Amino acid sequence: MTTNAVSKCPFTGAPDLAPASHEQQVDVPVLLEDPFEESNLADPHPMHKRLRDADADVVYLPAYDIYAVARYEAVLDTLENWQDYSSAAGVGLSNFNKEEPWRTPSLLLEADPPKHDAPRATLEKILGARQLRRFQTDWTNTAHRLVDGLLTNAQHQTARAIELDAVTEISEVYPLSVFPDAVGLQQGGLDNLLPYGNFAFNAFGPRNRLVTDELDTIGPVMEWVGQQCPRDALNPDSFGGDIWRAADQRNITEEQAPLIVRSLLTAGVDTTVYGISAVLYHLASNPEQYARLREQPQLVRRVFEEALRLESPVQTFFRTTTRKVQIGDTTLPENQKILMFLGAANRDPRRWDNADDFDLDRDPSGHLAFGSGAHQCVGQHVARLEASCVLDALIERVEGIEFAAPPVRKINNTLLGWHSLPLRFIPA
Ligand code: OVM
Repeated sequence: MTTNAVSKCPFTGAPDLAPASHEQQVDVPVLLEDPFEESNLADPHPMHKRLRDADADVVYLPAYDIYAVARYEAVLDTLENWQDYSSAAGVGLSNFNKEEPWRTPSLLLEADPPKHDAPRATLEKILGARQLRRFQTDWTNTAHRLVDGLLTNAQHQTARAIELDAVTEISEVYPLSVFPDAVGLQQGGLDNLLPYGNFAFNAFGPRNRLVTDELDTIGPVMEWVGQQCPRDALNPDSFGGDIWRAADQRNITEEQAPLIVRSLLTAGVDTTVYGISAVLYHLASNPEQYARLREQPQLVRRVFEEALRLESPVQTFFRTTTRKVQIGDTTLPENQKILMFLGAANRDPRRWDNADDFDLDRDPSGHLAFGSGAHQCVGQHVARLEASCVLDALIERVEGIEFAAPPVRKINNTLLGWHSLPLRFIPA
């Protein structure tokens, strides 16, 4: 770090707050931000701007002795360079080279090629767009039943509209009514899924209140998840059954199969809940765009991508350097954690015109809400199918959406989303 970098940027720290754990760097802005502080988790966008507008592509955050990237190009480069930026030491703050992981590491998320390759290839096929076609009719019908049920529920009726909390009545209901069944789970204990995902995503962050408050209750939840992963717990005609058949065919081992099932249970529920909330939030916030969507239902898929770009339900992941790496003028040491701000990249004005606007005229493809490169979300087609089924049903039966009361943020160390979305639906 030069005094130059410090004096140029009003947010950089004093030189004595520079990295303590290793050799001093040249020209790295030091930012005294705590990305996991609750006000930043609730409203990360002002901090994201400060991170992007620091004087370099990479910054140093002494709060956690980590580096961070927030500009689109820098986040993309980091995501796509698995050789220099490893996932095997964990994609949270905790460095598995130094600290014991809270659970057996994921074979997908927390592994690099070549170990990553067979599990990835197996799941990519099982969750591929063409394998999912078999769910289209059933998931469409389920979405219509959900929306029809809400519109005819007397408890929700006001004069000419329906009032409901879209988080607890749509976003959390729909994924749980289609995904566990597709994975092959039995009915009992499904209420463990959201707490498990919520904990797993909190566990990527520091051991703050969000993590420690759950330690008392997470044991039985973890135990239940473990019990769902063996072959005999799963309906054979399901993603889980497909995973076990891949073990029969020796594409993966029998030791790997249950952990790959666990990945579906960890990554497949909360993410889609938050994704559906994101699109409902942005549609309620932009009534003219909702009206346009009703006229042009072919925009449903774009609407979801644009909402993912703006909200980025998975806000952050870490990587760990495998060697000394150079980013611009900055040399990162080996075995250093680097935090990637996906949500900041997705609103980077260097990449997006009117980056903060929800705009159905833009092409949101290239957003990093699903990541990029070797680890890009393997469940993205599932997420898109769920969201499009919900939106298709909604636009058919609901003429207008507005807020009935202010939405309330949910705080998580990794996920950005909503605790409640009080909406008013005007029936069509
Ligand atoms: C996993 C996994 C994958 C993606 C996200 C995630 C908790 C977990 O393989 O367990 O978040």
